Amino acid sequence: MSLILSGIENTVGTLTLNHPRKLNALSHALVHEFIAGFEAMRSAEVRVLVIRAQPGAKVWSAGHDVNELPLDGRDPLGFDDPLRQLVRTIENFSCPVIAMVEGGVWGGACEVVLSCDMVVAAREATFALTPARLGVPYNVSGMMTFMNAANIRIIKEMAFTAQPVAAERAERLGMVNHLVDGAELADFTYRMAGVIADNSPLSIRVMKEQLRVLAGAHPVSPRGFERIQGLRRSVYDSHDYREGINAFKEKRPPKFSGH
Ligand code: LCV
Repeated sequence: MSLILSGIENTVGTLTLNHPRKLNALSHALVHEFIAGFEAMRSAEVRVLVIRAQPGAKVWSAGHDVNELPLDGRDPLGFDDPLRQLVRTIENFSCPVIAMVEGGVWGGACEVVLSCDMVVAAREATFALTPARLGVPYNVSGMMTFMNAANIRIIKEMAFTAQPVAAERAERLGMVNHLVDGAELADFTYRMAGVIADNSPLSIRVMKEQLRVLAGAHPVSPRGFERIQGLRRSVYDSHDYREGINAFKEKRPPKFSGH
């Protein structure tokens, strides 16, 4: 069974998350197929790409597959890890990527959605940043994705509480481009995609890349970066990191000690 379904209609491509049994968790296997889908869409020279879950999904994606988070002292969100590769694939993709969202979006899947160029969400959709709930030290470029998506105070609230934010609030905050009724979601999204697809793909490609470069232009000194990496290592080497993941697997609330 394909974990990602793909289709193209009038230069608009669609990649559909198709692993409902695992709540579309971003496992290595699913991400591998997702990235292959992007490459196929690039070869087909689509002008807009929509990523979505199956119609009516209660969970758009449960985020990183927790069972694949390393417990051997390795950085769980290293540069070459699947989630990081997927986010870069979206950011570097040659045409606009629209996230069409229904259901809950969790953890790393929030970064996948927010790294897209636009987000169209159904009213009942929710977005939750979950590192604090699992004890995970999120990575620097991931935090920049979030910082580019909303005011830093909103990101701090979402990151520190790990509570889901309703799509209506996310739209008020500018994290979501459009909020539509679930029944209208696909029509609205593909109507917007069609308008974009009729415009100049070359001009749009340049503007997308300009905005990526400008949005990422945050000077971080080598010493500052190394200090953050050292802090992150102390977290993924900690008892609390292992406790957060084990508690999830054992289906019990975590007991964080601060060590
Ligand atoms: C593996 C899962 C998952 C899952 N992985 O159904 O951003 S960071 O730093 O945190 C990053 C590292 C990250 O993305 O971490 C993952 C963040 N994700 C979450 O915290 C969401 C965890 N999942 C949930 O809260 C619930 O599963 C939701 C609310 C998504 C759905 O709840 P529901 O009651 O409908 P279950 O919880 O019963 O889940 C069904 C099965 O999917 C597994 C879960 O363990 C369960 O497995 P079993 O059937 O074996 O019991 N599952 C859910 N999420 N991210 N496995």
